[in-house]
Amino acid sequence: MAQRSSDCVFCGIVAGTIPSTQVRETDRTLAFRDVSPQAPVHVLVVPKDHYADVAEVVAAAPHLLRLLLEECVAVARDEGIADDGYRIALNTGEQGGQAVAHCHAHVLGGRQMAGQLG
Ligand code: DGP
Repeated sequence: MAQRSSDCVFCGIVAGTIPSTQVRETDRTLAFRDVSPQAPVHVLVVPKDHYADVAEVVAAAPHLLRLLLEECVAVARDEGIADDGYRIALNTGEQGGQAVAHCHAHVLGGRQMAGQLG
């Protein structure tokens, strides 16, 4: 199992040493509001264990990907955007726009998202 990384900001949020606005928590995942929201609803869902990106999760703990996506769907429901629609994004690697090397899913909604994939 991946260990928390002391120099990872999302590991710090999971550990509670870095403040965040949390919206959901399970034993394996944490959901919190993005510090720089790109939409009226912008929540990040992360595995509590440290995996650098979604590829690492798929390779090491594929069942965790299902839990992560289930939490994304639950966030959308709780935030009231499920009916109107929303975007789940898993930026991966430098050209994928991933700035934080701890696997995270963006849940974005509350405005029209179509045509804005980059
Ligand atoms: P990405 O580019 O896919 O790696 O997205 C990283 C996101 O993480 C970005 O939208 C901003 C957010 N973020 C970075 N640092 C923090 C932080 O300390 N707290 C919170 N809540 N979000 C952060």
